[in-house]
Amino acid sequence: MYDDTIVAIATPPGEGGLGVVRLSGAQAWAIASRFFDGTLQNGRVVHGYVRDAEAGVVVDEVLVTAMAAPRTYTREDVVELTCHGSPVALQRVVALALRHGARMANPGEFTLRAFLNGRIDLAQAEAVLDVIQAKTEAGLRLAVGGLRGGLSERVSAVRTRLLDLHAYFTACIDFPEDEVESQIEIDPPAMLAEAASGLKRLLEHADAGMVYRHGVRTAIVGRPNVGKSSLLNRLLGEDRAIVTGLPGTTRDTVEEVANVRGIPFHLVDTAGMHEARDEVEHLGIQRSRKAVEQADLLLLVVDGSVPITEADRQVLALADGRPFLAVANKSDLAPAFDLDDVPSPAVRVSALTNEGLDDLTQAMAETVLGGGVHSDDAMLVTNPRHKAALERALAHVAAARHGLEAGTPEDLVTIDLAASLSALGEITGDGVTEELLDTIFQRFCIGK
Ligand SMILES: Nc1nc2c(ncn2[C@@H]2O[C@H](COP(=O)(O)OP(=O)(O)OP(=O)(O)O)[C@@H](O)[C@H]2O)c(=O)[nH]1
Ligand SMILES: [Mg+2]
Repeated sequence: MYDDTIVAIATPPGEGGLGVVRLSGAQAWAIASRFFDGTLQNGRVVHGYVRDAEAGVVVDEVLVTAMAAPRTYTREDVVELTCHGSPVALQRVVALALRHGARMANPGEFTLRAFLNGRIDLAQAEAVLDVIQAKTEAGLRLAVGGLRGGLSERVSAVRTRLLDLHAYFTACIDFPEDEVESQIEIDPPAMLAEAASGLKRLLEHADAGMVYRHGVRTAIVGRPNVGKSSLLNRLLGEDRAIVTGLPGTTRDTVEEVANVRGIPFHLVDTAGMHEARDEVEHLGIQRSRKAVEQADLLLLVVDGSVPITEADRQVLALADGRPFLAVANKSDLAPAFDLDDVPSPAVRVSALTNEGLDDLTQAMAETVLGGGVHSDDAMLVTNPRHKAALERALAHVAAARHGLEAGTPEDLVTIDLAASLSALGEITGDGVTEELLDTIFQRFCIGK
């Protein structure tokens, strides 16, 4: 498919114990041999030196692993040079590879080649990125499931069924006079019902899967001094934001990711909502409002030890139909109101003593997962693009079912089947457009 050889640094930027330069392509071995003084052997690690002959210097002492196609990451010839983790040395090794005929890899191009050369399907290629970017162990487990082909397997099962049906209908259209014989038992209504339930099962857990994969943007809002920053620090397990007894301590938003029950919550601590006294506060409160707008979940914090004020009411009204949790803080002090007096769901906590923190994290997880049990093998969809494609596929399957029931001609039902198949193809990568591949792989880093 490709006739050029690509090169990139595969390890993160900066200094490290080791750094890896990777080459892939038909010329990978030949190019590496031009500046590495050892003899490459398939599947062996060889010790030697990288030499810049033109400059007459030794660049680094390295270990080189050469792997022959097709049993490699990309299914092409691959060479990995494990150098010292010096950005300067790594750059020079890349420069040598470029000088000797390699081309700089585009973001995600190694994985793109693995896909285009048929080693993995598109959903697995995207799972590579999920693995790299996983924020919690739960997220990592789901991503590795995707890498192993969990989603691909289920989607392919549905696809096969629809393909069989599509072939059968097409044959019926082409040979209307004949009795169409099929190798497999064809029961169109049953096959469509099965396809629909397969897709529904995947979609049922998609939102939970995406929560684990992408996290939840959570704004912590309330009037000054109710303990928003204290709560942020508690959820993070570290003193990230400044806490004082003075109202108006937090003047800018403070953002940090907290691992709460395996879910990455992108917490945004905000400036207390009140009448601004100066320009800085005014801007800070504007940012608070923006954080509220952008949040998937709102933690509406009130001080549980004093009666609810008008300012609290305004804060509690911010949810306006969106997912929220009312948090009555300072439960170490005598309560000044009943929890029933604030909108539900509500929890009582003390950011000072940690009391009720378990209830809070439990409620946060429940609110974003929407109840229900989501096992790892059920949460196969973690990507909004996949979810959208499955929804489209399901809609066309439903249309095909209605069509069959209503006695619609077969050629029209086939149109829905084809549309459904193409939506599923966007997940597995069967018949995807170059444009879609570009948008997907642009999100990768170079070297992956
Ligand atoms: N007793 C008690 N005091 C608390 C609790 N949580 C916070 N405080 C105190 O309340 C005061 C304000 O806490 P912050 O966390 O700075 O409050 P904030 O909502 O971030 O305030 P602003 O940034 O000014 O909007 C500090 O003196 C905290 O020590 C709690 O659970 N119990
Ligand atoms: Mg604060």
